[in-house]
Amino acid sequence: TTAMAQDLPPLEQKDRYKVGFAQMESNNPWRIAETKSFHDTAEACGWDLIATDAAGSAAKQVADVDSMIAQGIDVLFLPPREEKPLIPAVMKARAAGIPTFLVDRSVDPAVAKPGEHFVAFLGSDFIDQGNRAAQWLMENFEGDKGIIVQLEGTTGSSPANDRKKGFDDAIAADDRFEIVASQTGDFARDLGRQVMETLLQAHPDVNVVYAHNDEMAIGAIQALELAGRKPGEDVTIVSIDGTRDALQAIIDGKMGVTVESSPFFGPLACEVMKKYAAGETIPEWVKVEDRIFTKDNAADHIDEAY
Ligand code: GYE
Repeated sequence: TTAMAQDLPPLEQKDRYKVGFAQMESNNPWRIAETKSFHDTAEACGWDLIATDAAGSAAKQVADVDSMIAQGIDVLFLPPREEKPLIPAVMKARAAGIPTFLVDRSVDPAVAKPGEHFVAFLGSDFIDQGNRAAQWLMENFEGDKGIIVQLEGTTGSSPANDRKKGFDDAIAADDRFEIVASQTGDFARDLGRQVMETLLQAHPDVNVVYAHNDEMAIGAIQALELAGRKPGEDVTIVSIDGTRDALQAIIDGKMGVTVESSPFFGPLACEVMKKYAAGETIPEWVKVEDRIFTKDNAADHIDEAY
């Protein structure tokens, strides 16, 4: 459904905007790179930027948006930590007449709708990312039987839901593979390591790890090495993001693939906001195209990584 532009709160064309960016957490390189991208864009885009950090709490993220609304922001950029708990923040910004763009994660589309409650979602196709990770695995796995452990992202977040779906659906078609465990590591390195340690006890025969992001993949590599395993040799690691550490792990032969999920949203946010202010119709989903990093190209991209 395409809502008419006039259904959404308008945005004036002016030289400077009071812009809110309500970050969810800052405990990993991806989030830090994203926040930096907004700060780096601010000057050139005429933003007086208010950036907050919810420190991993959806409740604080909602409160941060409340306070931005009270401070009179013109426009809100929101990466909702989880799909449902952030809906109140979207609805309150809508009620306050503030155009909202969801960046990098989305909310439950059955309740909060692009073109109606918020302008658009700017971000990747997570189902496709999971699908491509599975595709790479199916094409490159050399053993007879792939025993897979899946490390899921933050429970209830759109990338965790969709990266799981994209991977599981693709891998189900290939009976060489079995997913023996799928557990959350909250997109965090340390939890990824801990969960991998526990799962290794229960499933010592694991020879594939699919992590929903690079931080958990790096944590899993640490756990595997501690247990005397050889990631890249006796365990295939597939992941998503494209962080510096992941590209280095690929170069070192420890990781097989990482499907890109870029954190550099500042310039795109500026472009889409300006178009919206100019009265252009914004697609409900401004899709980010992702590359894929393997041993064939990791070295070419590590200098621009974060
Ligand atoms: O992959 C992960 C981060 O929402 C796309 O969140 C983003 C994901 C990203 O914590 O590393």
